[in-house]
Parts: sequence; C-alpha cells; structure tokens
Amino acid sequence: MTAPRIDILTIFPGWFDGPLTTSLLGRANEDARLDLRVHDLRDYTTDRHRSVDDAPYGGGAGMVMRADVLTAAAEAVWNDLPPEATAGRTDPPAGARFVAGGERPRTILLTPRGRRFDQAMARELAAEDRLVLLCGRYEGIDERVHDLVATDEVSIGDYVLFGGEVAAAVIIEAVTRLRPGIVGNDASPADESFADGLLEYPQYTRPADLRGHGVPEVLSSGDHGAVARWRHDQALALTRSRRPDLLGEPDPPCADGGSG
Ligand code: 6GU
Repeated sequence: MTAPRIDILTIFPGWFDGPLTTSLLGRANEDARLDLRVHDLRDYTTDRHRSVDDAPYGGGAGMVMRADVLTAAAEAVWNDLPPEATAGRTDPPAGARFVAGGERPRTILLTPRGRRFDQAMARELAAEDRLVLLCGRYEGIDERVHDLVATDEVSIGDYVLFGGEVAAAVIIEAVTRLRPGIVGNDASPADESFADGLLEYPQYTRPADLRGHGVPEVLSSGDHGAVARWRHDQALALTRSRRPDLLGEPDPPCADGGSG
C-alpha cells in the first residue's frame, strides 16, 4: 500500500516544522508511512511583495486572500508541478489533469464557516489516499476559491482562530491515526471515546494508593465480566453528565442559569 499523501498549503510553512518532526505523526512521516508535504503559498505570487491578499471589492476593513494565487498553488500541487508552472498564470497549465472548477483531489478549505469536523468526518477522510488542506488566513477568502478550488469546507469548532493551520494539524492527526499501520497498534483507536458514541471510562495504573486515593476494587477482582460492566456503566454515566448530546438527550441548563 502506498503511503497516504497530504499536501498543506499555507502562508506559514514553518508552523508545521514541529508537528511533522515530533511524536507519532513525525515518526510516520519520516518512515514514509505517511507522505506529508508543506507548500508556501507565497511561492505562487509574482509581485515584488509576494502578496497573498488584497483589499476587498466593495470596501470595508480587512484583507481578502487572492483567488488567483490560491488557484495557481492548488493547480501546481494537484498536478505535481513546480511553482513556476502556475505562478502568475490565469489559465491552467497545458495538459493538466486537475483543474480549478473541474476534476480535483479532495481539497479541504479550513474556515470557521465550514462544516464542523468530528470523528465521523475523520473516518470518512481516512479512506482517501490523497488530501489537500488549504489554510485560510486573514479576514476572508475570495469566494471563487470556495467555488472552484475547495471540494469541502471544514471548521474544527465554534470559535475563531487566526487561521487554518491549527485546524489542519487537528485534522491530520485525527485522520492519520485511523489509518492502518500508522499508530502501530491497529486495535487501539477503535476502543476510545466516540468510537462507540460514549466517552472513555476511567483508567488506573500503579500505584494502588496515591495519597489515600485508591483504585476501584472491581478492577483487581479478576472478574472480566464485572470489569466490562463497570467500565460500560462508568462510560455511560460520564457521557450522560458531560455530553448528553452524544446520547441524543438535550444539554442540561447552564450552571449560571443563563439561557445560552
Ligand atoms: Cl478551520 N479556521 C479559523 N480561522 N478558525 C476556526 C477554524 C478554522 N475552525 C474553528 N475556528
């Protein structure tokens, strides 16, 4: 099996140095079990200032990411061409298989207005052998990028970040750990929170006593059935109190009595 490939397009390529060289993700990347490539959007500009953004039509505060630069970057990366092949062009390169508005690999635009990322989406994306992640920045992105370049728009939650870099890292980590052969232990991801729609049960290891705090007796009983029942009951109770929405139940009222 060839390694799944993920291309990241960003104006902060250095931001990914840490995640891509550290931890399980970094090891998988170094061992060629994963093919992560980071591209600098500024390599697709042609002006002296290497501008990736411009003032909005219609006026107003803030800058807008340019559709021409993002389209050139995406078409080069999709087709494995060097930046010179597309930078500054307004038409797709001759003979290109993947073109904006046409056939293209799964290309995810990270934006707070996207569909909210969750474990089900992680599972869906883990089935793809190629993903392109486009990190949005600044106050906005030219709408034609949404229309012609992105195949999906994804947000990681209801809060606003400076840009899509953190969101891209979240998606890469959630998706790659579901790929067989990447975590090393293929049985473990399925065990965890959300795989069965419940939060994970409490876990303990030695010592048996920590400053007077012990370990539930059932876990040392040797009764595997009793342990399994205890864990399921705990997972259910934890889910009911913290995340009733996962059980299809309404959220409890806020502690402060507010309506939010
Ligand atoms: Cl994908 N981008 C930004 N800028 N903010 C976010 C986000 C993405 N997801 C949640 N907040």
